[in-house]
Amino acid sequence: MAPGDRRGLARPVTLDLADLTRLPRRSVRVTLECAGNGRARLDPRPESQPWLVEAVGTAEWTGTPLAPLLHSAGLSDAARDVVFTGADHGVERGVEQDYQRGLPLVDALAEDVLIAYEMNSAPLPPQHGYPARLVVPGWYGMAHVKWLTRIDVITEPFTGYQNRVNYRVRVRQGEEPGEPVTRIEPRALLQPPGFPDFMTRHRFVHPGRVPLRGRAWSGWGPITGVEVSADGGDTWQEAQLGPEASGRWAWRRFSAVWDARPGDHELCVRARDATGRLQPLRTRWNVSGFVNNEVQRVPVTVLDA
Ligand SMILES: Nc1nc2c(c(=O)[nH]1)N[C@H]1C(S)=C(S)[C@@H](COP(=O)(O)O)O[C@H]1N2
Ligand SMILES: [Mo]
Repeated sequence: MAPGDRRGLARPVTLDLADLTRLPRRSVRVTLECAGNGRARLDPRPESQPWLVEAVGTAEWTGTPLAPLLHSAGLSDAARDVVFTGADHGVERGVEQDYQRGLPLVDALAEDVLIAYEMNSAPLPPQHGYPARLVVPGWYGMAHVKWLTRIDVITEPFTGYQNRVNYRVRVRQGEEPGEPVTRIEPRALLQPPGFPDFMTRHRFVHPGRVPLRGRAWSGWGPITGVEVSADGGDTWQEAQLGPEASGRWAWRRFSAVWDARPGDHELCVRARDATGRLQPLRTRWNVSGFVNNEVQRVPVTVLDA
């Protein structure tokens, strides 16, 4: 940690993977989405991973809850941020660093935050963080630090690269400091109906009653509704939500039936959550292309009967 940080833990501990597995065990199904998901839809396109809408997935994570571990290590009243360090060391935009993220203490103490060592009932695969990673349900991917080597509790706000420089929404070049990227904004994605053209991926369906299905999620509050549109967002129809069986932090199914008439159509889908957040038809561009949750658009040609 940076010199001058007073320690936020009175009794630091060292744990290996075997020690972690002997601590209380908990499993949580969590949808993890990269903050850059949707970036490639922005114009001009920010220079970074060119995600369309594929940088998201759901898994069941098993590990030990972080909060009791911090308390047993003697969490101090002066604690402010918890800093997680990964084993990966590199250079990002000219700055040599370990991958490190700070998380405000109140968020780190949330009940479902885990140090996870299993994914879908198997040991974490190397690419997903073996031997252990942080899982912060509801937060964008950057918070879920992989290949954990240490956890520090500090008494000032963390000012490392991934919090202060990266993962900021800046609507103008050079704007400081920008808004921090935190929780996942609501999003719904459709399984494109029908079948594709091999080269363009344009979709075709036969006329009639076409089932529309997909998944919706938000890191702010439970999904309260999903709407679908077949005319590019001019008119909307309410979809049916599936059971919430898989828990608060996992995406939820939705379905609707579309009365498809011959011709060209643009399918759209948008989710809203219990905090009143609703997906925008058009997002506001930002320098790094974070948090683009504008509605998905799927052009479809309905064939003649
Ligand atoms: N140590 C470390 N952890 C990390 C990262 C990283 O570069 N290093 N990338 C983060 C980002 S930006 C995302 S989106 C998620 C991706 O998690 P996944 O590989 O399990 O899908 O890991 C996060 N954890
Ligand atoms: Mo990411």
